[in-house]
Amino acid sequence: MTALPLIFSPEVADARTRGAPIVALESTIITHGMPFPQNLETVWRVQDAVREEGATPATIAVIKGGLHVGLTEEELEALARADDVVKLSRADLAVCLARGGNGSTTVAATMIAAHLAGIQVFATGGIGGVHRGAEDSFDISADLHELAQTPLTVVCAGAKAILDLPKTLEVLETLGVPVIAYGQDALPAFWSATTDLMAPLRMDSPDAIARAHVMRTVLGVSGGLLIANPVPKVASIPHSELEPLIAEATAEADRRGIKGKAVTPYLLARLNELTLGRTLAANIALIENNARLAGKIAISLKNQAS
Ligand code: PSU
Ligand code: MN
Repeated sequence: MTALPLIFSPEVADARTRGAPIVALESTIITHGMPFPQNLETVWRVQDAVREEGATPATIAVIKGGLHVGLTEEELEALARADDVVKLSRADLAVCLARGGNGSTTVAATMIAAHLAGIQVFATGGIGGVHRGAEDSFDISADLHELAQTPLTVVCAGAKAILDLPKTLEVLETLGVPVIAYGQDALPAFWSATTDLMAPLRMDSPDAIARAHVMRTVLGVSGGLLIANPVPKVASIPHSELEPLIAEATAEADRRGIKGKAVTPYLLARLNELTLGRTLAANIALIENNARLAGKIAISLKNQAS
């Protein structure tokens, strides 16, 4: 029988032995979401943020056919410098593992790996969702379907602002995924702390979120919780300011025939150019902020279990 190809870093293996809370982190943000060296500096900051909250960070990626949960310093640096790593989602994770390949995990693939490793909380930047023009392209991220079936609490800063946010909310509602704004009524949108859209739900403490996570398990309702944690005010860029630039970048991607999994990385890189680095600065601030909240939720879950 084929064994589960899970490989734990020494730090994560130790946390598992102690029964200490663990927070999963994804790696597509490293390989396809940010340029080098900011990607490496960010992952260090994010992992430290989780540790400062008293939890253990587990960055997930595929290396030579192994599903790594927790990466060593050398593995992280190699990933941050690599330019030939495949962006993996639910569709291609098994193929990459079977071939002995290398890959970074999106929100969807990270959720699958984290769940196999018994992790319940995961921090990312922004989830994928329904793209603008999806009525023609049918481009809807597999992240949404994963949230509907895999029981993790995922802390993000909202769906990425490059998406069609009202349509993304509709699909999440259809799929039965609770979208919970943290500490405010408005839906945050990644680089922007607020939008004109109301979040379907609101919660104000890590304990409340942990209780909802546990209740979902008790009820036997499949899927996870999506926490939309607003980017810190100092780093937030008003949505109205970004809107014309997002429209411009989206039209460009269309003209250049960029499709499938290349769309999101293209738009993120282009927005960073168009804003002279402001979106990247916001992205770094929001993911660190999400890692802190995820750490607190993981601790709270642990306390409720004991
Ligand atoms: N959050 C970020 N930057 C990213 C991503 C999230 O701050 O690059 C990645 C995540 O891995 C997410 C993916 O799952 O973008 C969505 O890609 P797609 O739209 O192709 O499903
Ligand atoms: Mn897509």
